[in-house]
Amino acid sequence: MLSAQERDQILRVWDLIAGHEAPFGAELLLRLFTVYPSTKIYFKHLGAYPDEVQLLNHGQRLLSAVGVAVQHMDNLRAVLSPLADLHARILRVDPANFPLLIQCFQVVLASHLQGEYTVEMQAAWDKFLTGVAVVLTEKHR
Ligand code: HNI
Repeated sequence: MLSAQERDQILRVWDLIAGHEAPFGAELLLRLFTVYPSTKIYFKHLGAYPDEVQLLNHGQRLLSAVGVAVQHMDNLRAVLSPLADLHARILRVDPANFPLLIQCFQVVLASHLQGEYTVEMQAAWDKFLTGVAVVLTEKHR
């Protein structure tokens, strides 16, 4: 459950990202694949070294989904249900990968927003993204 202050921090950060989904998402994926190469096994179709266009494409889709989650943060389970089926039942992404993505997400935010990104924002985003990850992984068997 997010407090009113946490919601506010999440929305304030999203206001700074909105409109830049593709480059933020691409950087997130590049960091994920570089720091945790094992995550690339789910993206074999992109080849050993995904190019900029592929990163921007998938980055845009990923961050846009995060944007939808931000707009429906009280209703994550309903709004993310199709993505939960995709990740847990079709792609069968091991839930252990989600904290790795969240960590890279935090690095992207901190490196771009710098002084604007406060500890309260970081804590709120950690809680929010963990909530998204719980929903995307809870159907995993
Ligand atoms: Ni994820 C596809 C969102 C975490 C591997 N993923 C998507 C799509 C969205 C998305 C949106 C595109 C769906 C579609 O085309 O209908 N993924 C998210 C979000 C998170 C997340 C919001 C976490 C916050 N995905 C992960 C993780 C992995 C992952 C941790 C594995 C390491 N996702 C995939 C793969 C695909 C995918 C693989 C399919 C890619 C493709 O090219 O079709």
